[in-house]
Amino acid sequence: MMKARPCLFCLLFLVVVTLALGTIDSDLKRCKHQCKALQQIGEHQRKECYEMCDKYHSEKQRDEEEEPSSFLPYRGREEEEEEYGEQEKENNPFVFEDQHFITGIKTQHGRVRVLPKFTERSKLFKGIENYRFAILEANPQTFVVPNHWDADTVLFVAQGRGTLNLVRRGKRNSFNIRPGDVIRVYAGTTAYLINRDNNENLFIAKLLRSVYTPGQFEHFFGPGGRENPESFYGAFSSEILEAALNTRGDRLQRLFGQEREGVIIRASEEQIRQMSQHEEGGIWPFGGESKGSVNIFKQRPSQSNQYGQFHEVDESHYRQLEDLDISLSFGNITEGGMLGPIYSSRATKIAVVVDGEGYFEMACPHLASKSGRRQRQGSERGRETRIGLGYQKVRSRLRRGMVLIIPAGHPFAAVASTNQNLQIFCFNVNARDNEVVPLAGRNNVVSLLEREAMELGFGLPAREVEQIFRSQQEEFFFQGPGGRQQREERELGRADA
Ligand SMILES: [Cu+2]
Repeated sequence: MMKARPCLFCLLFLVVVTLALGTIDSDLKRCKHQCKALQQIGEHQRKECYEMCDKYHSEKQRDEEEEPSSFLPYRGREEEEEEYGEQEKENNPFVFEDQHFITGIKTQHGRVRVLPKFTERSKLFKGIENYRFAILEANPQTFVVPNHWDADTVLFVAQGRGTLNLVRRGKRNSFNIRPGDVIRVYAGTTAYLINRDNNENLFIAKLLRSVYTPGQFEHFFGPGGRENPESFYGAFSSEILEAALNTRGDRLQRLFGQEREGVIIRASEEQIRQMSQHEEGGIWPFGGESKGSVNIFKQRPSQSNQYGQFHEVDESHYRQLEDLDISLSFGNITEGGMLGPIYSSRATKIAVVVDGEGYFEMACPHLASKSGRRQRQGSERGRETRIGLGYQKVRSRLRRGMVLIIPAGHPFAAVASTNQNLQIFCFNVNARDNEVVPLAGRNNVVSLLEREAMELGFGLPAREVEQIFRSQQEEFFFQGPGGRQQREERELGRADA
């Protein structure tokens, strides 16, 4: 045993040197190869050597995945501007843009784009591993063929006018949909859809929670079609179909052997008119008195002032959300305004920029502690040292179509550009008993602390702390940095004159 010690030390050194060079993929191989090539060691040590390779490999991979960080105290405006561009180039796992989507379905009449499983992007998303996000886009006067999914789904109509049909428990429910509508679709429901508008595309955001393979879902296409899409009927042998449908094989071949033009296809004006004759909102035949859909814009805003409005839909407005523990929210930030800083106590937000431009900032302890670890390596490895390391400032521009993940407990703020409202729609996962905690403005959490706690917490006289945390008279939405600057300039101009 004594003889093995220096040898393991050499190995460790060798392993580290090997991993410090070269690319990640090749050097795991090389590392293990070197373990194999060492002749003076026993089987037990060789095993340890392999394990060391794996351990260092996974650590290095993790370090490369996550962006470097520093403890970022408050900075002046110029420094922020400098940093702005730099940060955007870095790998920020919380922001998803066009290139992060996978095209699930595409025809000349529309497409369905899906974000990959969140944990493929970063291990930080373990808590929402079972959810997937997708956007359906259908051209005017088109039909999305009947299909079902092995996932519970919540739909949000972001743009356009359509008619949705849901067949479940022996009944068909058809209703016209418009922007702001929220619809829950139970797993296994046969659904089809038309875009009944002559000019406008239909955009529907979907949050899916798989009921079979975690984080995975499949579409099953029902109607005829040999391919594109292939009907699931076609997977059965003719003897089964003949017996089940009580029909001769040649007729079935005709039914299921047709060439199709894809999942999203053109419908005639007459077909569209026939399928559009339904009430907005719809009656829900499945759950008694409750409604088939609810419109988020028809809900009285829970927050509203000249800088923005905030609408919410949860299980109290829409019973179908009860078992999913999901709520939805829509923030309309006035041009030049901002939202927050706030944090959600339990809910993790999957947010979509529906319209406008701006930016957001978020404090993330995960990214900061991961890169902090690099500096500590060798001395105080271990989880307990993570506390108190600081935060990575996650910052990104926001533009239409972008998706953000805002984990529970993470303070964040969003700022609208000075020339356009910024509209953000959110699916909130783990919504029950969620509380939105304000960090600025009226009723902010600091102003509710005892004077002694303020003194001890900030190391300043309570009066000073109180003064600052009570200076903002607005709540939730405020005048943003851009608007504030404009105002200051105006006031200065007036003073000069
Ligand atoms: Cu974090």
